[in-house]
Amino acid sequence: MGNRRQFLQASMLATAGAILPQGVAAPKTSGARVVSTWDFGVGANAAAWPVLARGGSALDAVEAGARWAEADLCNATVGRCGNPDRDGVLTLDASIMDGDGRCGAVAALEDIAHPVSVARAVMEKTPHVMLVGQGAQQFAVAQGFEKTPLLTEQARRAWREWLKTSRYEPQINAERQARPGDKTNHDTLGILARDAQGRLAGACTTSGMAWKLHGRVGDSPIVGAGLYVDNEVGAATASGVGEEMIRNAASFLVVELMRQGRSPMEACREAIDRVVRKRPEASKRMQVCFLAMNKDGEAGAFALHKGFVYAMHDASPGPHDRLHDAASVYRTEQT
Ligand code: SD4
Repeated sequence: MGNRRQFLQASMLATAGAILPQGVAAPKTSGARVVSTWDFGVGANAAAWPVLARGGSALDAVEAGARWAEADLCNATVGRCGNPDRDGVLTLDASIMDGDGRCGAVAALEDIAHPVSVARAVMEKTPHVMLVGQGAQQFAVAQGFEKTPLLTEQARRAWREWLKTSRYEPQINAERQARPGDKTNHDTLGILARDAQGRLAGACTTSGMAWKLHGRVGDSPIVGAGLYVDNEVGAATASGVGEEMIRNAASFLVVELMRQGRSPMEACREAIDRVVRKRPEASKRMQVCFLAMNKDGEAGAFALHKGFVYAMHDASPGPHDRLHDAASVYRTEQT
């Protein structure tokens, strides 16, 4: 057999995840994949992929993707450009988890640019899972994170505008002017990765619902609500009105449904059905979205309302900026 044919056979086997002939190394990217919520997921995936492509861990990849969203992108729902709470204070929530059940989270963190990395430090350097508020900030500073005012002039202006009515309407996602998922409007970043060793990890980062009560914590930093990962089964993350994810332990639910044999898409759909069953009337007016990936790297998503998209990046030849539309219960656009 010629060298070229041997090589082609080896790479086909590697792609299929089969055992390679002795002496043939699997490509570093074999089976690696990353998926992220919303259209800015394309950028997050692009930041995460080089980690996976050089054979790095899923955990490092999701942290890199989340950091990109926290820093490099100015949007009203994640990181340094997020909208504040009703008192004009920007508070950030984030979590990170690997498939062995190691996890860390921060909630209501102020003036630290990379909550996801603080969450990772909580996971790796403390006996705890979650730190909140002042304590989280104190810990971050002790770990060498810089304390810096984050609220932008644009966010301050939006808050002043909001003060004129002071109405909190999570049911229509009042922080948004445009429909979810379009270019002018982004949401929480949830990112899930599988590395070439088959290990899974996920991260979730957000400034939460704009104009929330000071001290409100959403689903994103709560393991099992906004994020859950289990190497035996798969991973799930969420975006939308976080109270619904907490009420339903929703990301955990999605993973457990996959454990029972559902595909990622079916699991997300059943979790959305659960949200609707609990609060049928409210479900007509709020957005809830799930994104899941099973241990083989198959991804799926489902939302309450039309407009949820996710991005995927793997070793297949591009383009990787094509967005995948999630199916939804209601076909209405949110306004
Ligand atoms: C939260 N799930 O804090 C987050 C925010 C979000 O649409 O996704 N907003 O509830």
